[in-house]
Amino acid sequence: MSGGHTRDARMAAPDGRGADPRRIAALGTAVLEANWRTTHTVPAPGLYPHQWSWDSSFIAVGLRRVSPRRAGQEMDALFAGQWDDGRLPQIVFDPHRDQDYAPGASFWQSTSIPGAPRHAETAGLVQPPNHAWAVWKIHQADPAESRRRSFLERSYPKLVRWHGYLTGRRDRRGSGLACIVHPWESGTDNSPLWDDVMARIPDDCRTPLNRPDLQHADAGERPSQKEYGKYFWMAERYRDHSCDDEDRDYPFLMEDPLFNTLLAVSELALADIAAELGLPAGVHRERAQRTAEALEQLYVPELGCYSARDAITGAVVRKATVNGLMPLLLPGQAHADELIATLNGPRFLGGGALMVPSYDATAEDHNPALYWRGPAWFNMTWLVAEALDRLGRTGQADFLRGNIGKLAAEHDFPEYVDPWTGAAHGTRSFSWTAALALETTYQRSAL
Ligand code: 2M8
Repeated sequence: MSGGHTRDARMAAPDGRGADPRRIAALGTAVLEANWRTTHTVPAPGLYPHQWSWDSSFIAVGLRRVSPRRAGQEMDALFAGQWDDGRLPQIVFDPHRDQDYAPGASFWQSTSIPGAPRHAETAGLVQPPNHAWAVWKIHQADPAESRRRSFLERSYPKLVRWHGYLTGRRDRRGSGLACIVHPWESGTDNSPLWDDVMARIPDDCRTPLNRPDLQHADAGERPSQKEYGKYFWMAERYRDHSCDDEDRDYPFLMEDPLFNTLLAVSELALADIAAELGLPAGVHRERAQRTAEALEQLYVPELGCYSARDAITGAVVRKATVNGLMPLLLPGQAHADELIATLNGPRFLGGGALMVPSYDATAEDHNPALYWRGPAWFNMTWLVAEALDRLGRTGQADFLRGNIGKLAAEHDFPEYVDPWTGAAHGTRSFSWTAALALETTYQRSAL
C-alpha cells in the first residue's frame, strides 16, 4: 500500500457500488476536476505535479465526455510547449512546483536550449505520440464547438510537425521506426524491455539524486535508486548535447512497438483530421501504412507478439510485454490471431486476470506490484479493449472496460493494480485512471 495519499468518503466501496455507472462517472469527474490547474490536468496532485504529454491525451479522451472544451484546452496547453523541431515535450513544468518533482525545470533549463520555447519550461525528452488520436476524438465529441474554436485547424499543423520530428530525426536507424532515447520516453519506464540496455548505462550521474516521488509511493513500487542514477545519467547526457539527436555515441536508442503503434494510429487520425479540413489525407494513410509495415521487423514468432529492438546492436528483446500486444490496434494486422492467442494465454489474461498485466505473468521476474514490471495499467487495458472492439471481440472488450471502471472507482482511481486481485498500487486519484474510467463508462452505458 502506498503512503502519502489520503482516503475520504469518496473512496473504497466495499458494498460493490463501484460498478454503478453514474457513481463511476461522478467520482471520475471529481478526480479530474480536483486535478485541473487553470490550463491542464496534473497526472496526480502529489507524485506528478506538472503536465505530462501522453497523460494529457488519455485525460482528454475521458474529459471530452464531460467537457469537450476543457479537453481541447488540455491539448492547447501541451502544444504551447512544442519545440521548433516539432517535438512535444514529455513534461511542461509548473514553475511553482520545481522542488516537488525530479528532474524538474531547474535540471533541464530548457529555455537556454536552442529551439526550445522561450515562454514555457519543458523537459527535452518526449513521450508516446497518442495526441492526434486524442485531438480527433475531442473533435468528434462536439464537432460544432470544435469548429467554432477552429480546434482542428490550429492543432493539425502542430501534429504534423510533431510526427515529422519522430519520423525524421528520431528514425535514427533508417528503419522506418522512431527511436526512443530514454526509458521515460516509452511511458513504460522500468519495463523489462530496457533491462539489457540499462545494464550498459553508467549510474554515476552528476546531479544529486533527489527522490520526491518516494514521498507519494512506496519505494517497492517505484524504480530503484540505481535505476534513477542511470535515468539521470542519460537525461544529463541528452540535455548536455542540446537534445539535438546528433550525439553519435549516445547509448540508449530503442525501437518500441507501443510507441510506433501509437504513431501509426495517430497518423491515421491525422488522415481523418485532414479529410475533415478538406486537405489531402492520402499522405497520412501512406505514412501510417509505412510505419505499420516497419513494425513487422519487431515481430517475434516464438513469443507470439512484438518486442523492442536495440537500434545500436540490432538485437530484438526476447520478452513478452503489453507493449508488444499493441500492434493489435492497427487495421489489417497480419498477426492478429497470434496476438489474440498470446493475450488470452498464460502470459497475460489466461490465468483469470481482471486487467492486462504489463509484463509476462509466466516470467520469473514478474512482479504484480512493481510499476511497469507486472501490474495492470488502466491506459494499457483500455488500449487493448479498443483493439478487441475494432476486431469485433466486443464481449471481451466489454469485460475489460467494465473492470476498468469498477476497479478504478473501488480503489480511489489508483495508478496501477494487481492484475488478478485488483489490489491498488502506486499513487491514487490518478488522472488517466479517472479519465478512462469515465470513457469506458460512457462506452458501456447511455448516461
Ligand atoms: C511515469 O513516468 C514518470 C516519468 O515520466 C515518473 O515515473 O516519474 C510513467 O508511468 C509515465 O508513463 C507517465 O506518463 C508519468 C506521469 O503519469 O509517470
